[in-house]
Amino acid sequence: MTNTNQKRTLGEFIFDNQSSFPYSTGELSKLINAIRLAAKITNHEVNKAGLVDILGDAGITNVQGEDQQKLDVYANEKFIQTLKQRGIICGIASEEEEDFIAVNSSDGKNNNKYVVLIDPLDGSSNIDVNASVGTIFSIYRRISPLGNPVELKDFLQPGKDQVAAGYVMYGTSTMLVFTTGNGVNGFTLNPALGTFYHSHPNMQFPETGRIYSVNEGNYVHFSKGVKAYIKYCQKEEEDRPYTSRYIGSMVADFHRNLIKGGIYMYPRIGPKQNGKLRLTYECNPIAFLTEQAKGKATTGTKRIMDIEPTELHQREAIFCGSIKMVEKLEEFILNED
Ligand code: P6P
Repeated sequence: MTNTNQKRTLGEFIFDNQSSFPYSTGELSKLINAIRLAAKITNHEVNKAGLVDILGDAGITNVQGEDQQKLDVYANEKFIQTLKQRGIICGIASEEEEDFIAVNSSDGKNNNKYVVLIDPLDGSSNIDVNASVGTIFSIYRRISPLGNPVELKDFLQPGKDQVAAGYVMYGTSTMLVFTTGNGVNGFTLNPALGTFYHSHPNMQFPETGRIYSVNEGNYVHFSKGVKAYIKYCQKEEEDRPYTSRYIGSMVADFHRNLIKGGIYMYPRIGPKQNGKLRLTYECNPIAFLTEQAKGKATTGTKRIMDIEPTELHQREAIFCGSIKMVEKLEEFILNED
């Protein structure tokens, strides 16, 4: 077990890499420090959820019409609160908020440059069964003029324009994994010290893998190409059948596949729906991390990060992970009769 004292802390990493962040002058530090603080606060509550009456529904539903678990509400409030206080963002969008939240700078001049989009507690249906859950975040520079109020178009930029993205995973240990466009790095929280250590430098997807992650309960609704790929994964061949692993929490499934190799799939479910996951604060940040980790993230026919969003909460199909596995999936979709 490596002595955590030999590892750089998150603070040291940010300091050492500030110059590589294209929009420097300490803004990266403030952005990531806000995420770090909110992650620690949320982690504290998630870790004791079993003990304190914070489980179960808050008796309200979110904009998605889903029962809002109390921890969803808590995490949403904490991330919004800590992000607002740093004086560098002009707006926040969240899965738990119908519209974006404008953050006016203290001088009232709206000169703050960044917008943040978050899924404050993805996979929250796993909370009361003690499975891993996660926070996902995506950061852009505003495109509306400095000094003016933030606008919806600031939040509807294509994923390729993200300046940073990442997730916090509240699992057997708490990890912060993020990119600012220079690779992917993972930090593990030492709860005794409240310090994140650089435990996973330069994280990269293995080129291929043997794990496929999909809710096979939806099999009947998948397209012919997706069905054919799942049968390919299950076929008795020299390198198969693959292993099926699906936690029901994208951050947890993604993180395992990033380390071991694999593909995560949330396809369209029938001709009407675009899949379940939200493009702006789930698919895009995960796609940015995927590509920075030398993997591939697609709708099956299009690069996720090329999509021009039209709505804050729009859904999109997503297939992401080891590049060879995603390319094989795309082959089945391309050739479906
Ligand atoms: P299903 C959690 O609600 C989530 O958004 C992802 O984290 C997860 O991978 C997926 O939905 C699970 O959805 O329909 O398989 O239960």
